[in-house]
Amino acid sequence: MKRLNKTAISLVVGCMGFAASAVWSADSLQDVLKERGLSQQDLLAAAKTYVPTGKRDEFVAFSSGGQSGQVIVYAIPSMRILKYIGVFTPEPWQGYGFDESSKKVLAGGKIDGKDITWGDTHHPAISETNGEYDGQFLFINDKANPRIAVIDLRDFETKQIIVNPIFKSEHGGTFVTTNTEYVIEAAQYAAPLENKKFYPLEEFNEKYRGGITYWKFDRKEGRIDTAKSFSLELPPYSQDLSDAGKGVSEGWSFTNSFCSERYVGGIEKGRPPFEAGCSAKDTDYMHVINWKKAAELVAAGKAKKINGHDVLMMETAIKEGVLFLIPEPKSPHGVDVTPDGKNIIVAGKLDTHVSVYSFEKIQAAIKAGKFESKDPYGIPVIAMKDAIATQVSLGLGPLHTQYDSKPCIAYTSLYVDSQVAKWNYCEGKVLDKLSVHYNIGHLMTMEGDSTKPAGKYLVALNKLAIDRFVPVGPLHPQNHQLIDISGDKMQLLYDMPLPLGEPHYVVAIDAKKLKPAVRYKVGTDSRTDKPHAGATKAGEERIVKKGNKVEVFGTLIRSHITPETIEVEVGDEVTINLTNLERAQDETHGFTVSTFNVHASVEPGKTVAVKFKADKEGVYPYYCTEFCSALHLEMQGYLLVKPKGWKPTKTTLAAQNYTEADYKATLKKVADTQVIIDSVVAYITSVNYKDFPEVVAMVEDAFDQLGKTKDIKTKHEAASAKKDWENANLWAEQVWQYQVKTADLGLRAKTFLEQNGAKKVK
Ligand code: K7E
Ligand code: CUA
Repeated sequence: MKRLNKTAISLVVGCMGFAASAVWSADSLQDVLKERGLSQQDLLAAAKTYVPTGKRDEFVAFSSGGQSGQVIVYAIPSMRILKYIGVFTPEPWQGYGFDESSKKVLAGGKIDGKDITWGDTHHPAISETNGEYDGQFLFINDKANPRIAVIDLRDFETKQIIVNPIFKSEHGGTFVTTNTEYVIEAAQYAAPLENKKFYPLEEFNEKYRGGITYWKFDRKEGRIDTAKSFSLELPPYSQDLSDAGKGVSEGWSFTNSFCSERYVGGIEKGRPPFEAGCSAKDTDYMHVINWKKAAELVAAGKAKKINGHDVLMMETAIKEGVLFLIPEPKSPHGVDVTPDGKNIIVAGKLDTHVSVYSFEKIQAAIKAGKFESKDPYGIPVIAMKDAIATQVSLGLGPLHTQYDSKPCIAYTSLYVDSQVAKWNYCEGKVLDKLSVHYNIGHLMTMEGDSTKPAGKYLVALNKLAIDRFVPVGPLHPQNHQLIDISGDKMQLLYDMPLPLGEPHYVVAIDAKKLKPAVRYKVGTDSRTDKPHAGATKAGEERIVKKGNKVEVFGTLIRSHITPETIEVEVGDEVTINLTNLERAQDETHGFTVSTFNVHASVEPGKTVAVKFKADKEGVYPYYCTEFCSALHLEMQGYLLVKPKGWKPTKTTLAAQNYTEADYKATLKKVADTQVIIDSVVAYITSVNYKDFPEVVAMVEDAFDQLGKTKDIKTKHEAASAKKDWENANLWAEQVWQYQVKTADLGLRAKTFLEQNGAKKVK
């Protein structure tokens, strides 16, 4: 950097921002502890979560974004937020809902032809292979508007949203089977399964139904195959959470319920309220389902079509022996299968106990035909005593359970007590309790619902933050608390405020299992994973007009949008396709046209289309919305919407009156910058840069940029020969633009090499 002159420094790095590091003069650790009132314990907690610059976290968490309809991605143990993924709702930064392809994904979530612009997301699930997280896909549900979304973890983009064809709400999703054959989604509030069919509440027991949908996942396509998916009709008990069997219980799934009283409220008619009627009985039911056999029955044509969807009716399920019930303590909440699949742990919510059910005992009862009764719909009921291994009293309001890497160790959230209980489910013993702040819902250990939990950390998802953070009005952020579970005693490490919706559940995966892409194959439509019809190569940019339809095939590369002007007539329908030609990592360009409510995020290689009706005459600047380079602000153009039949009165642009001296000054600037480039190139080629693929990509890109100067040099020299100083100067300036980009990349490559221990060659 020594050889950079002042102009070049300010131009090359000018807009990238210099972070003056606030160095704490000469404070010792002791001084800092004293000054900030920190204890040794605080210091230890800080050291356990701190991830220094340049280092990466060990786990990546995918959190439900609650009512925002999004997914929040954060890292553990630093708790740094990495991304918000637009799922059920538009997300402007990513252009999600503002470009054509992502609008189509969102349109998959329309219900009865209407856009639903929010989502009540609850449970994310990572795809599994042999019961272990494989890091390929993420699924999440929307409780209010029964929908499921598929997110591809190659690019962290939502690819598909589907609407449940028979439910009006759902909660027990998403949970995947051991090899992600199916994504499970259970209903919540019973309603008639037929669409838009009215039945009075007096016919609740006969006409209202619950159910479970098994969405078939096509891993090769990376999409849910709705035609091969099916549901089970269930009684109108409010089905709640679900979990898929694994290991010995593979092929089965478990869904609990509340309000098996089938109470319908009606306080305005003088009846006791919902919550009284829905928790009157001592027990509710866990549904035990042989989904593998159910799938075979559906394949054999034993399902009934409801709203065009295969539904295995209760009558058939009972007759064929794929559906059973077991009582569980009243109004239970979580149902969590142990890593070995041998036990199913159900939390009491209104009962201090967690109940550990034994899959072996359940199977023995089924085989022996040993049932204590039938429910009103004829479903065989296995006696609780014939299915329970043990019950353990943990505290008030047990909700959800997750597992440790150590055998038999589980953690259960206690909502009312605001505590996490660590306990041993084999021995039925409480081992430790830790207070959290406050009213914990779900909790999550690393890969803690897979067959191979990774232990180490636990995150408590607290409903109330109350006194933890600087107040920001009556609505507080949620509080995700990071807890160290590596020792015998749990240790609270960190409080993270989450300001996006009420995130119900989080899943966390070993960061090494994620293999996200750096760029797309040039011309890819990221929402379909297929080549985009509007993909355009460099030099093939064009504007095609057909009647009142104008289609632009454009490209983006630092710091240029091709084309620079788009002329249309008022009333034209305009589609602008843009391909990002960059190969450099993280060189995303954004695109918008003033006041037409379109936005695209165009990552390297991606093609995106935005579409609008030019329904108002006028002049509308368009520009790149991502600060992509020193000349980002100049990455601009004009959409000119002309009145019908408009004729120009003036045909030349205003001249700038550049002189020979201007041209010479520009040439000098070009020569100076070349010196910098040469020095950077000399450094890069003096080290083993070829061992760093990231650098090789940057170097290729840099030479690409520089290669473009040859033609342009010819142009400024030709103009100068004709003493056309305006064109000579401006074309020389253009040479310099490419040089700046080259230098920018070169310096980035140099910094990378210096920081990553490049070695001198020869
Ligand atoms: Cu307990 Cu929707 Cu999983 Cu909320 S649910 S907490
Ligand atoms: Cu491209 Cu700013």
